[in-house]
Amino acid sequence: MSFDHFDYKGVRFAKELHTEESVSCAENEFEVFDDDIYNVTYPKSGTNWMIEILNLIKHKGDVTKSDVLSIQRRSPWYEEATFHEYIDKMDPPRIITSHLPHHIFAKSFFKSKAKIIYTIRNPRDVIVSLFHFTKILNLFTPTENFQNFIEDFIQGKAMFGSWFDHIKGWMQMKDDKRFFFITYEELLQDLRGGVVRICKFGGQELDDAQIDLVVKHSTFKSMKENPMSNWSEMPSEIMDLSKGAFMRKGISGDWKNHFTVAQSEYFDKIYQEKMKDLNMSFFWEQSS
Ligand code: PPS
Repeated sequence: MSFDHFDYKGVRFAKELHTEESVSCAENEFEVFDDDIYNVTYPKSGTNWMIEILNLIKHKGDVTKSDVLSIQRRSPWYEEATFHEYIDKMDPPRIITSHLPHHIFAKSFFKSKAKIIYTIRNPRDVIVSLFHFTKILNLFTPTENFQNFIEDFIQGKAMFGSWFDHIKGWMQMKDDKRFFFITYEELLQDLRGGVVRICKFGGQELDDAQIDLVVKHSTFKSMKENPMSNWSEMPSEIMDLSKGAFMRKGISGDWKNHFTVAQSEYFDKIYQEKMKDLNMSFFWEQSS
């Protein structure tokens, strides 16, 4: 997985998007407000989907209010070097996105009452989604060698480091009242149920019709057709959508079309080893 990068506290960052200063500032200087909501994920785990859901909930399902800005401006990634361009324009409660691992997250968060929603996805599907993403996001040098790609992912050579460390780091907060986690697969199975749980966690009271609107506008089809959510506004020298879609397939289990049996068995072995101390069981562990 090739991209121009630097390492910060053992984690890999893309130079095109981050600087050591922007990451350090996100960790040490960023001021978290008590009413902030943080949408935290490992990349390709449903980040944009959660941005859409949270903004729709904030505006009680009114897409004309939630989607005034494109997705990357609505709930920007606060560790990125360009974040300062957006911060003053964010209306409270701010919905802020981050791929940061737990050990680099804003120190001020841990003294605040702000909330985190953490979305997790089957790592095999994360690999596949990322593999295709490297073909359209120009900061990557794309590769056709899927075996090497899996190996790099396992070794934490992807942006934001090791998936395993990310999950294990954040799961330290699983019993904290300010932390809510949900899987991409749960959202796929029951989007409405997920939205209701997220509203409950955030203390937002929406009636049934408003929840229906949140669901309607956050389906894969709606987001894929929505220019404010499908990244079509991005300049092609940054993201080349003629080479593939950002809203690619939006399904669970696409890894079965990419992994060989040997690759799947190999990944499984590593997964078991790396996740054995977590004492949690995820949906995909039964089905993969
Ligand atoms: S990023 O670049 O890290 O912010 O990407 P992220 O948003 O985390 O993940 C992109 C994948 O999420 C899929 N997606 C969705 N799936 C189902 N429903 C909805 N509404 C939805 N929105 C985004 C998107 O298609 C990417 O997955 P793949 O497997 O590549 O299709």
